Amino acid sequence: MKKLICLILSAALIIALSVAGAGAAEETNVAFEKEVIGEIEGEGTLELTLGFWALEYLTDGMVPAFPSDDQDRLGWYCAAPGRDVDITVTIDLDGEFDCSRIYLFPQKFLDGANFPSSYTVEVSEDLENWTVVGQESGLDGVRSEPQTYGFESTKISFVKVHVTQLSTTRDASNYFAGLGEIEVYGVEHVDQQPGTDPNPGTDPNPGTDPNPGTDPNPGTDPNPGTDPNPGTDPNPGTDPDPVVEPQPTTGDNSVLFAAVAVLAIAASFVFLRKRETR
Ligand SMILES: [Ca+2]
Repeated sequence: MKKLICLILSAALIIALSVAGAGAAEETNVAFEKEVIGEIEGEGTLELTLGFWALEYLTDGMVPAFPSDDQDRLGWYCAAPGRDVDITVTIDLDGEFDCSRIYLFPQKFLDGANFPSSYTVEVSEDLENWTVVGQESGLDGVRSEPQTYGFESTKISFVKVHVTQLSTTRDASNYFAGLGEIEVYGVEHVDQQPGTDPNPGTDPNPGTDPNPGTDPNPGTDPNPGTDPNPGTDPNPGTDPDPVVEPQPTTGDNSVLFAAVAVLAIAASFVFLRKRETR
């Protein structure tokens, strides 16, 4: 018997865990193949091309090696005569998503030595109000792994990387910075179901009837009647054993009596069934 109970409890636990797991949507890279908008304030080149780079390569799902057959999609690359810049790349997620992680991948070109030195990573629902979810200042050197930024799941539609300082990589005219890919992980946002009102409230002024009314003519019996022959007991006698006047029953006693009667009937029914089964 104990084995059977354990088996049933184990099966219930497995089913419960399976249902819970099935309900959780898996996070995916919701930035994949989404539009990237770039802006630059001041001197510089927002989007170097030269057959290797473009803004759209930030969300193409590739971080190709250099050299390789895919080296014509290395990522995004920008340049300016000074390291301090005001450059943004913004991904339009084309929808509302609950997101919690962002990855900035270095390019394989120059082994990632062109990773921007100072920047913020920001998220927004409306392109106006931004929340900073990641920030770096003064990064230098080769980067081979993506920079990861985790944050509390937030409903967003846009992700922005605001570069304020380029890398130390330079030529005779410019400093440079670039990224191989930006990934944003989340699930599509679903509005809460209307469900039940968590605060149904109470009526602050339930009101009273200002004129409850009275019956202006309650009526009287015009002919209450009299017994024409009330009769008399020819032999009133005496009661040798006067019965105690029973107390009037109350409503509670009626319920108790009814309950006892029902129990008695039920017990009789069970008893009869047992006898039949024998
Ligand atoms: Ca890419």
